Amino acid sequence: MRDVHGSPIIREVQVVPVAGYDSMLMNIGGAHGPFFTRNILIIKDSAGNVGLGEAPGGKVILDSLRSIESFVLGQPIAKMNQLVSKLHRVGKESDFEDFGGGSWTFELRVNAVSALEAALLDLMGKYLGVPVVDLLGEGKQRDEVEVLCYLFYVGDRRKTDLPFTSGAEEGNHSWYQLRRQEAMDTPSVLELADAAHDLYGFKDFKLKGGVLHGQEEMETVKSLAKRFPDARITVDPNGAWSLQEAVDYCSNMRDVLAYVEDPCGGEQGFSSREVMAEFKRATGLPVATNMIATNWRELRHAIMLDAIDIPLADPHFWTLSGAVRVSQLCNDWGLTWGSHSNNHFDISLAIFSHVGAAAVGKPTALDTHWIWQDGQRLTKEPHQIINGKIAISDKPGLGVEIDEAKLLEAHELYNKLSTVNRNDAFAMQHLIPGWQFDPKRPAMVR
Ligand code: GKR
Ligand code: MG
Repeated sequence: MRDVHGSPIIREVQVVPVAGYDSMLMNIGGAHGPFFTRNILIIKDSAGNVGLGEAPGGKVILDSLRSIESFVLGQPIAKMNQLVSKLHRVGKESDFEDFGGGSWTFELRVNAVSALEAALLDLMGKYLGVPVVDLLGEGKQRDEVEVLCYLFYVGDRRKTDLPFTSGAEEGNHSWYQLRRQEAMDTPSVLELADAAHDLYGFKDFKLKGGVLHGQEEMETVKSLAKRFPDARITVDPNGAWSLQEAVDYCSNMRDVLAYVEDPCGGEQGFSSREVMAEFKRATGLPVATNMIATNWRELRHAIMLDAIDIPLADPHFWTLSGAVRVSQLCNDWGLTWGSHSNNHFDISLAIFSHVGAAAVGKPTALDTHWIWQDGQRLTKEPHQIINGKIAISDKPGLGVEIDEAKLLEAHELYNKLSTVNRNDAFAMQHLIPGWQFDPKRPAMVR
């Protein structure tokens, strides 16, 4: 059945909260727990097509996604932009209010907006017979999207009684076992890097910092640069360092670091954007962020202050079309586009890939946590990372098809969890009793 304009009608909306297994990944917020959660959106239309979206887990996003049904059922998919804007408008105020407390993970209502947009773009692409990348911005810019190797220090799961997976049955390559074992020093992070490089062929590397003393993290960064001399290397302590510390750690690293991500944040009454601008001037290093330019209003201030070079416009909180708009702006204004990520399944991997392929200019390699989840899938044939790149096929829509059995498995795992919101302090307290988050101190510096 079609509407008067000819496009199929939305017939069914399903929201499925799911969970997957994770490693004890360390960051300034603490340590990842044994499970991560996501919310999956499935929309079916009268043409028999299925549209998919994926958003971070947690109740705020789950409730927002559940509210979609009330206004999208019976609507033609051609009204895509109106439907997405409707959800966006409802969420705007509460997102702003949540923002201060939401810290850097951005599990906000806007994530539900992005999932809705992804699912509708998927349906529209299937209806028109074109991949989603062709419906974004200026259309397809490249056939393959470069992604980076996102490395973490990994806590020792055996020091906790939490049900972390041991990695024993996750795959034959050494990466699948190594990623679940402790890696709290430079040699073990290098081992992870070697294994990931061997399996996925990465060219570029990012180390999640904000865990050990900054100087120690810089030693890991230097060793990575030595091991992979042609790589673009970055470090991201999520604003853990003071301006002085950040300048001290980074000033003599211009041959080692291609750019630095959120090295410092607001201090002594100066805003994070002002402080980052000072860091940039003091070191001459390009700065990336997923913390201080996360929406249009922040981006304006960041650009006026010349505080950033690389906005990491994750489509999950910029929306897919918004992230591509950011790339157009970057291209016109001499900035570099990139994308942030959090733990995710393969529908998000497809979303990143299409947005990355539509981003104009010369993006920096995209972040993805996928390597920590690889092997757990919700779709029949997930996109793959080969030679550090993800190829975009010409399949209509997002180019992935839900695997009902895997979806059910991930939903059943979710149903077994006693808590479904991300809480890195909880796992961390199993390593350091009484541990509390401090935005100005690396997690292990207590
Ligand atoms: O997964 O621990 C993590 C990261 O720290 C993540 O939550 C951040 O949002 O990857 C992100 C980043 O680049 O800041
Ligand atoms: Mg970051």
